[in-house]
Amino acid sequence: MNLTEKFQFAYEKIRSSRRLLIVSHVSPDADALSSIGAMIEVARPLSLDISAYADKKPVGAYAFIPNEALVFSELPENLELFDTIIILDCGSIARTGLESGLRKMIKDNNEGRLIKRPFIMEFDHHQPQEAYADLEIRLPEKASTTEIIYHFLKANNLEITKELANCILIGLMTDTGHFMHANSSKEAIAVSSEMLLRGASIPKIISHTVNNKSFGSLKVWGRAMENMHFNTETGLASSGLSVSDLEELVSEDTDLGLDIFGDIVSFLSRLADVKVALLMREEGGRVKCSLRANDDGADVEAIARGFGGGGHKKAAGFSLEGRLARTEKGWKVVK
Ligand SMILES: [Mn+2]
Repeated sequence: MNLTEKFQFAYEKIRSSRRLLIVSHVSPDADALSSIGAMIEVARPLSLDISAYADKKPVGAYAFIPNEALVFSELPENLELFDTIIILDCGSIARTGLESGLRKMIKDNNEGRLIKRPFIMEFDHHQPQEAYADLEIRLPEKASTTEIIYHFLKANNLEITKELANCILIGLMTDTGHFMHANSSKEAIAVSSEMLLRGASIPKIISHTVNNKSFGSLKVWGRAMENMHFNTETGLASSGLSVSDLEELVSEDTDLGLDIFGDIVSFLSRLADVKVALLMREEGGRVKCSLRANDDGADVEAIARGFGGGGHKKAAGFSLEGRLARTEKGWKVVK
């Protein structure tokens, strides 16, 4: 099957379903939720019974995304009763929040204990990890999962309504760092431009995703800048935030926004001469590390994978057990 045929097969499977489950990753971001929002738009005219699930959905922050209110964080029961499960933007089966349920269902079916199970399809733009879906559409060269959904709509001659246009543009804008990351390909910009013609609005999206930083969060930005080290030989900019930094600066009513640590490390990666930026922060006995690359030769996904993490070539993360210690050259994780 070529890609167009795969997209047509996917739509055929959706159309012939009665019960549909749409899933995206734990702690969904804007691309994850707008991908779900778009697939709900696609399925709605088909009068199916639609459920949408993403574990640990942030409360309120993404309410501007079409159909966001229809996404629940309660674990769906009886997975085997769905006809089709669509998994979006997940990177790996572990990120679905349904790993044990899905694995058990597939195993029971393979070993004859379960006669029928849902057809599982996956649309994703992360690097391959493990093939588990019955139909996997994995396109790591796409800037967002919504860009993949755009091609799904085209392959099936589906009308791109204003709602769908907004979903697609939200995913594209947020996953490209508002067109500032290296994944802002000419295809991503061309699709974005078509979405504007179809009624999507850049200023409206910006007002919810960029122009929404709180005053309190700037204190954390300030500390991250203060703690920064820059290695002029390697081009690595790194910074660390300890638990005591965060306790000092963040109170219960500080609004840190959705992805302050991602925003900080992206900012560091865009400074002159920086090739790779690394932000480390202590949380719950571990050090969470976020990486961003600003150099064509750098592959931070490979670095993150070496530490048991994952992500994309230009944006990735991992976590280590221990705490941060300051050294003369920068930072170290110690047990
Ligand atoms: Mn994505």
